[in-house]
Amino acid sequence: MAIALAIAGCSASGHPMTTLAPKSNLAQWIQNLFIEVTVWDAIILAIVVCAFILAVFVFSSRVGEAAPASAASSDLGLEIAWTLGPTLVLVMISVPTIRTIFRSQPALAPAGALEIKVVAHQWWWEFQYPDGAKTANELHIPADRPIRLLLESADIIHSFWVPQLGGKRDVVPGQINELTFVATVPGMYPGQCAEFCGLSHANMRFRVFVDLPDDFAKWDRAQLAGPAATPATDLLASNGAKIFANSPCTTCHMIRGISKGYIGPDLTHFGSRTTLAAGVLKNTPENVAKWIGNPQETKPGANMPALLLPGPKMNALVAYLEGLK
Ligand code: HEC
Ligand SMILES: [Cu+2]
Repeated sequence: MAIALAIAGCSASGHPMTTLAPKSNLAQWIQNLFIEVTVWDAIILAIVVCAFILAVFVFSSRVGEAAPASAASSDLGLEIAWTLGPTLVLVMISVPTIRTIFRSQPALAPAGALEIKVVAHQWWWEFQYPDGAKTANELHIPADRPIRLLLESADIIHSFWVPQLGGKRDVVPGQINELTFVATVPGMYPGQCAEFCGLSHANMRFRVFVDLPDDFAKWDRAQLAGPAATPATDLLASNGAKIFANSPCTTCHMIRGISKGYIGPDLTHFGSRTTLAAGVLKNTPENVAKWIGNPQETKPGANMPALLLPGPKMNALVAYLEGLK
């Protein structure tokens, strides 16, 4: 029963944080290594169990039997066998392991790689594209193209982990770590900070959208530099734009053409994201209002102060933010 439950917990389909459903070359190499080592382990386990059963049931002395003669105190053949055996086993396991470690090191950037800067913050993720596009907590990448992530931290140690796209990589202040891979299957893959980084560590999630190349190009064009959308006809949203421009929000948030803050996520295209606060809330008007009114309630420790606005003003501000597609 316990084993059945444990195995059910590993089912590859259905669990988004599974490491057993690789969707990139890197994740596939790790999976192959895992299977290879498991097969060798299983063979060794079978040999050991057989030897054990033979020793217990076949070669043990029976009641009334004389004790078996002990082996010669030094038997060169045996000594060599039990030195070479384990050595061979270690070689069998270390060769593919070391090969995979070297393969996963991005020392040489593959030709045509898309370089994206990833900045980890307590407790959210920033993604900066070479063409100037910038987003938070939702990384879009094209399928079938090498991706090179340059991982930086704005504060303390974090770890970038998307189970279906590859292994964890630490994000360390004062240094740039890299992760390269080619995502092979379009889809949405959840990620999570994998290094304890304080109060809302568990709330430091993100999403990776692997898009078909055309969809990615479209997304990228829409996110590109240039002033943010201005609410043209929507009265509520244009009121919201004024409220934002005259609020303390501008000290921490960038909305291109409006404000230059950089402590919090760039909100220029906030309305195009599916979630907010690092994957913790779905991006709906109710949730945005809830977040602004009390970020700490959703995310203990969040580095954003609450701003209590009277209802109509809050509605206007939310309408403006949601209109920033
Ligand atoms: C002291 C700096 C600061 C101020 C002032 C501030 N914020 Fe934030 N804001 C942040 C930080 C930091 C985050 C990221 C929190 C997290 O996810 O852990 C954030 C997150 C957000 C998000 C979610 C963004 C996303 O993509 O996940 C929205 C929306 C937002 N703030 C709106 C506002 C509005 C509107 C105001 C003004 C009423 C405001 N903020 C004031 C720092 C600030
Ligand atoms: Cu973290």
